[in-house]
Formats: sequence, C-alpha cells, structure tokens
Amino acid sequence: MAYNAAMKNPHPRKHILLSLIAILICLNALSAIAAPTNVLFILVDDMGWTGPACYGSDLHETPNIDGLAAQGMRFTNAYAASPICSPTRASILSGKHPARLNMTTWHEAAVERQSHKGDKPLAPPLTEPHLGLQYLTLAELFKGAGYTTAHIGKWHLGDSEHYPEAQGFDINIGGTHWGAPRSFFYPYAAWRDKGNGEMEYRYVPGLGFGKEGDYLTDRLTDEALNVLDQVHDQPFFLHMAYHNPHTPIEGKPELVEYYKQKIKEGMTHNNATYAAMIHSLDENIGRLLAKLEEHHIADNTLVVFFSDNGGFDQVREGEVVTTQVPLRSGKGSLYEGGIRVPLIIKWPGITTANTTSDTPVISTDFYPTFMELLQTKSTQKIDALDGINLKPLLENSDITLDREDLFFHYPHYYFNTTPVTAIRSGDWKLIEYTQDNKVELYNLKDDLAESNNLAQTQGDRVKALQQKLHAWHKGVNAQFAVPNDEYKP
Ligand SMILES: [Ca+2]
Repeated sequence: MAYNAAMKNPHPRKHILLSLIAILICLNALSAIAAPTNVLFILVDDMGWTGPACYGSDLHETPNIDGLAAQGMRFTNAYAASPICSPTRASILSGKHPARLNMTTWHEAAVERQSHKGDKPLAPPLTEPHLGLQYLTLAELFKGAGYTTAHIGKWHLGDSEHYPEAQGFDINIGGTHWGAPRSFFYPYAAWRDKGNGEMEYRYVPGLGFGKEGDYLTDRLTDEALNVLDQVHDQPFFLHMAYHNPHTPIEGKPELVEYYKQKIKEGMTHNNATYAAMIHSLDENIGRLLAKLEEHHIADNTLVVFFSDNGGFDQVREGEVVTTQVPLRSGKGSLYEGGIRVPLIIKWPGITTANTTSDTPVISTDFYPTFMELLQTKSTQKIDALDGINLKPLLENSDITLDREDLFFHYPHYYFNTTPVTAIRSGDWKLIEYTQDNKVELYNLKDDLAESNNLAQTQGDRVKALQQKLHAWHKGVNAQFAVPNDEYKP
C-alpha cells in the first residue's frame, strides 16, 4: 500500500508542505479580513488647498503626500467646517458643526472674549473655549470598540480638564490648550507676551530630552513611530496632529536654503521657509507610512490626510506666508481660500488607487464614516450629527451623495474678514456679512476665484439660498455678533 501510494505521488513530503503553505496563506488572508482596520488620521495645520504638489503647488515638494494620493482617493472639493483651528478640530472629533457646538473661534480668542467685547462695530458672541466632555468623541468611539487611542501634537480644544486624556485618548504627547508652539526648534519653549502685557511660558510637554537643532515635527514623529511599534499588533486610532505649517514660520536652515535657490520669478508660491516647513512635514508623513509597511499593517490601516483650514495669507517675518491662488483669500475667511483644503483618504479594500472625487465633503463627515467603519449604531449620545457617511463615495467616486448643502459660520473678526456666514449649494455659494448686511453670490463652477458677485442679478436664487441658510441657523442655534455698545468709531 505504502509503495503504491508513493508511486502515485512520488513527492509526498513536498505535497504535504505545499498543502500546509496553502492553509497558512488562507489563514493569513482570513485574519487580515477579520482584523479591525486601524486608523491613522494625519491632521496638518493651516495648509491651504494648493499646498501639496498634487494639488498644484509650483514650489512645495511633497512626494509622500502625493504618493498617498496615488494609493487612495484625492478630494478636490473638501472643506474644513471652519476657517480657523479649534472649531474644525472640534467638528472632526465630535461630528458636530462648530455652530451647533457654539465653538466658532479658537480657544484663546474664546477665553479673551469673556472679558472684552473688542474694538469693532460688532461684538462677537460668547463662545465655548473647550470641547465639552458631554460629547462622545471619535477617540471614545474607537476606545469603546477596543482600539488603543493616541493623540500626538496639536490639541487646542480646551484647558487641562479638556485635554485628550479626558476625551478618550489613552496617550497624549504634546497636546495642550495652545494653538502653536513658541518655536519649532528644541526646546520648543519660551516666554511670550499674550498681547495684553501678561506673560506666559509656552512649551510642548512629553518630549523629554533633546538637543539644539532638533525639529518639533521630527520629534513628534519619533513619538508616533514609538507608539506604532508598541500598538501595531492591536487595533489603533492614531490622531497625528502636526503643527506644520502654522506660524511661527520656521524651517530647517538647509531646506530653507534649498527652496531659496529653487524660487524663480513668477512662481505662485515663493516663501522658502514655508516651503521648508511643508518639506519637513512631508518627510515625516513618509516615515509614518514606512512604519506601517515595516509592521505589515499598511493594508489594514485607513489613512487620512487633512488640513484644519486654509493657509495663512498674512505677513510674518517680513513675507506673506502663503497664497491659495486660484482661490480667493485664506485662513479666517469664508471665501474658498479659507475653507477648501486638501483631503486624501486611503481605505484599503474600499478606495481605489489614484482616484479623484470632486464631490463636496466636509470635516463633520469623518465621524459618521468612522461609525460605519466600526459598525457603531447611533445613540442618544451621538445624535445630531452634521455630517454623512462617506463610505459609499469612497467605494465609488461616481455616485452622488444625498446632500446638496454645506454651511459655514464665523461670527468673528479676523485679519481678512468681518463676521460672516455662508452656504454652498451645488455650484452656488452665498455669503452674508452681518456687519453691513452685504450679500454675495458666486457660481464656483464658472468662477472659482469668487470674483464675480451675481447677487444683484439673481434675486430669486439669493432669496432661496438665504432661506436655507437662515433655517440652518435656527436648526443649530447659531450665535451671531451683535452691536457693540463699547464701540467708539
Ligand atoms: Ca489651523
């Protein structure tokens, strides 16, 4: 018998070995299917729509961001829910619009407003300086699903009682109530005048030892890589919130020199230091993505790249920081330059490599999309979500989402704006400035630069969009700037 069997199959041991390998491959594939998808959420600070090379920058070099886009879906009409930092960050983590949260300005400005109405014709509303603990944050959602949750970098969502540790994050490295480091170079700390003569000592906690010349973005990434080394074999949600390229505009000297040499007459982007900051940011995103590969979890990790608002278009250190051209304006404004931002999503098994979507999406959409990822059902604690689940769009960029309108509300002053509110509905965008009741209407399809105000000639459309916008204000209980009784013209 043994002889006959051996005759039929002259290499029995090879046969058994091949079968074992096949079984192992099947088991491995099954475990990959069954393993929860990790999430690496890369949030960058003040990078405008045209910041990365794959979004058209003629100066910045971003091979790693571009590479991520080549592996996933790149959005051309993605919006931050707010034109400034804290509110957009709150909208991501809560799934609620900043106007609904009454969190429409950044932390420090909200604190300042408690004692001072400002020196403008309108007094901005009193708003929440903290993301309330009553909301179920994304971190709490992931934690409830058995994920390890880590926040690294900029927090800016409230004082120490509202730090990441109190909002569902197991790990917090560097997160504070401040919106920016004092310096991007070690020791990342210094005294500063708060603008009212009061001094404060700003620092980045959790970075331990360092040496002169160390760059904050490298150091935060070191910490993230360490976290990934620890948690790669368990599901994780890593909220990687880089400070680049927010002010202070500081880059590594050799990179600044490189971009100074590269800049030519007539370039749209021409700030070498800002370009160096984006270069360092991109390098570090490359390190994160390489670490996923090293641990063989790139195929099981959803990666998001997103910016919290448009680029800062004011002068710092004698130079305009950046521009969003062809978009109008920048950070703080409800023109496209303030709110339209880069967004790339790679969801293994869901997105197709190198796809583009022109569908308008907004930062409140992440929350319901991650609920879908986790198969979490809505509960009382997470009702009143303002976004929608993007998974169907991520699966197929040709589908039409069941949503026509996006809303924006910034009842505050900034360098480039007075209190303002807006709606985008299809290709149309209506903007209302409440200080002088000025209304502007643009067709973004024909007029991306918002240079041709059609409000005078399209009265019916203005009325219809205003009705929608005002109904939305009521629905979310939006707060407005009111006449300032302390104002002296
Ligand atoms: Ca920002």
